[in-house]
Amino acid sequence: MESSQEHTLAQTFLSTGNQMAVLRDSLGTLKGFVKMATYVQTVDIGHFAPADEREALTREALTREVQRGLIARPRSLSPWMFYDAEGSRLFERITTLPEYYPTRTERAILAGYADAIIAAAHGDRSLPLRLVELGAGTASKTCILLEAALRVSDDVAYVPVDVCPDALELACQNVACALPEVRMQPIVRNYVTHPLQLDLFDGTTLALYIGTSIGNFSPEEAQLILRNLCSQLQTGDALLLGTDMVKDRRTLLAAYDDNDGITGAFNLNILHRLNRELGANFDAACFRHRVLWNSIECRIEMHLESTQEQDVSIDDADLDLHFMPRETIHTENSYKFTDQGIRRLLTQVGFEVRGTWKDSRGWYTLTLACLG
Ligand code: AVJ
Repeated sequence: MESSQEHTLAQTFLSTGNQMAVLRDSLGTLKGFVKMATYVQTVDIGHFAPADEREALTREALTREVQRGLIARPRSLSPWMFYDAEGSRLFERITTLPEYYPTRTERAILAGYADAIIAAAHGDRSLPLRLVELGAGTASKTCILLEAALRVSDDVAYVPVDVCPDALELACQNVACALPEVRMQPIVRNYVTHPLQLDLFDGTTLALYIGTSIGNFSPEEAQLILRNLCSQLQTGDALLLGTDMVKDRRTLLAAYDDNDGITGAFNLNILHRLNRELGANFDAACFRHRVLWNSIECRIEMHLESTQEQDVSIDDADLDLHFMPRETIHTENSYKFTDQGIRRLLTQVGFEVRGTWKDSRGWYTLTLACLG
């Protein structure tokens, strides 16, 4: 698998004529992020921990999170735990499901307004432009914005940030292949547990927090994430925020409980991940995917419900758990927004709203905010 992946990588670069990557013969021996760093055009290796160090950090974060969340009542786990290689793959499938409207709705807004968004974000066209994307995943929609950026500037850099190295690797391949003139500086990072620190940049930075990732966080956590992002930006920089809007309950519930059971598999993958990475012995067949709309908190909630009384141990975290029938683990919140809610959140942390773009049904909003 490793070698076929590298074969694909080499092919990508041969076909795009990325000489730097083609000249390297070390692709086969380097692992994980360092491997990625060999084919991006400009990369500051100092930013990136080697794969084994990164894996140790991930294990540590996973251990801490299960020790917190599975002992607490009600039990909960943080949604960043979804995104191992398998979880990222399942999420990509979710984004193509008929019931899951957010991704295609956001893509349609971007396709219609990317030039307007870039024009509003990047006043001085003589300056270089840097797009920094939190939770980039495979960056499937970002190319639309990068293309628009390349129409106004010939100096465009892209900094995708994601917790999942496998997703990030795909992001780099996608962008390198479609837009070889974009300079890439990928960062593997859990921006929830380790706030982002950006290099100073001589030009305009447009931070992208799209895909309604912010919906995973409570209003307080969302404020914290945006405050940190704000502290990394300078006057003239901007933020593009993607948010899923409140709408009828049936549409919302269907988006998180699809007919093919892909969202269920995505939810249950957390248990498989704990079996794989922390020596747990969850029997995923004894847990069910549960979705509800919490109208008071304005959020979709996903839970894993134990179908019976059962014992589970997580060896590497020294945990022995006892589940009662119907007992749940709360695995995700997906907050839905209103216009006022978006504005309040952004102004609270020091941003000023400069523009908003929506689809015709008003199901999704992209908001451009600048440092006020
Ligand atoms: C990646 C957080 C935006 O909340 O819609 C999709 C994740 N969970 N289906 C969302 C998700 C279940 C998604 N975000």
